[in-house]
Amino acid sequence: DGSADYNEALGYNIVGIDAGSGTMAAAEDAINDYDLDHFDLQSSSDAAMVQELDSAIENEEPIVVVGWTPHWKFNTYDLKFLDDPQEAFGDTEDIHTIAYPGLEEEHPEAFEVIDNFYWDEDDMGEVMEMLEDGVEPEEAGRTWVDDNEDQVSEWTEGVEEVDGETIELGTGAWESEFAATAVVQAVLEDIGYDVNSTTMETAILWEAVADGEAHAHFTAWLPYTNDSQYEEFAEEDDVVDLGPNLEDARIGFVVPEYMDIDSIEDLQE
Ligand code: PBE
Repeated sequence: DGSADYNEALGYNIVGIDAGSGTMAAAEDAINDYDLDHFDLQSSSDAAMVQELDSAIENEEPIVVVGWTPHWKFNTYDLKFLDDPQEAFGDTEDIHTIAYPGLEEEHPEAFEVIDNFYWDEDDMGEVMEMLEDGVEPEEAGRTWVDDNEDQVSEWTEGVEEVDGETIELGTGAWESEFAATAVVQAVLEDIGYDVNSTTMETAILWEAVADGEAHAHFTAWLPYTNDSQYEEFAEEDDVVDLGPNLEDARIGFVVPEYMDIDSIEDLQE
């Protein structure tokens, strides 16, 4: 049938992202749940995945990628998630802020801001658009904070200035996480903190926040994508879950709109 033709044209490949990310673990589950063993899930990176998507779309070729939203690719290209009737990828979820257990006591002002940080997909989209245009994360975060004083003032209300304490932020290697981290960094700097942000792989990131090597990260997609990290660290109280900083995120298999399939089941043999 038509979908089998697609599978051949796809070269039985699904373009993935970073090995070790929650999204890749979910993609492996999906391949098992839907009996898609005839597909090879390639690990790559956010940037390399978008490159492959870009050239496939240029040639109107079929492609399946491991994707998520918020992500600027949905603004640049006409894309759709494949339906996931078995919920192998879960459903919509929230992005949570995760903190080092000692943060509140050691740096109460930073804790307050980090705990208050909350925005939506449109806000994040404004920062991601700058990143896509090649603006460095620090500058993009600074610009957004300067342009959104009212919203930022809700996160800093009652917070006193500090003098040169250092805050370490951890982040994953994705634009969505760069955007959130850069914005919080700029807000903390305005209060007087020296802020460093470091990109880490998922497992290392959660470990770093548990150990206090990093004070917080904004990268926990819950309850689905990062469920195993949540179980390992948050349920053991090795880190503190400060709740959602953004709602309505989603991961799954993503294809161009022009493809004539709608469900993960259409990839079955
Ligand atoms: N993501 C984007 C990441 C987090 C941000 C959904 C690809 C992941 O944990 O897999």
